[in-house]
Amino acid sequence: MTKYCLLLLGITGVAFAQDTPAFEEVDANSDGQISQEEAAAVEGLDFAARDADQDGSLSREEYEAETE
Ligand SMILES: [Ca+2]
Ligand SMILES: [Ca+2]
Repeated sequence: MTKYCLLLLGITGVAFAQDTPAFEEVDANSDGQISQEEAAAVEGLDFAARDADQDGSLSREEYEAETE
């Protein structure tokens, strides 16, 4: 039963994360900003649309914000 619940939680987690990997994963150099190069590793990420203040990098807020 416990195993089954963990499996369900795992599936849910994957479903939520399918579009965007965790900020920490994308921020390869851990400077708290996602550069264009780091963003390029994320498939389908629209950098320009996410960069709300257009400073050329994505803060956690920008990265995690819904764009749709
Ligand atoms: Ca970075
Ligand atoms: Ca920005």
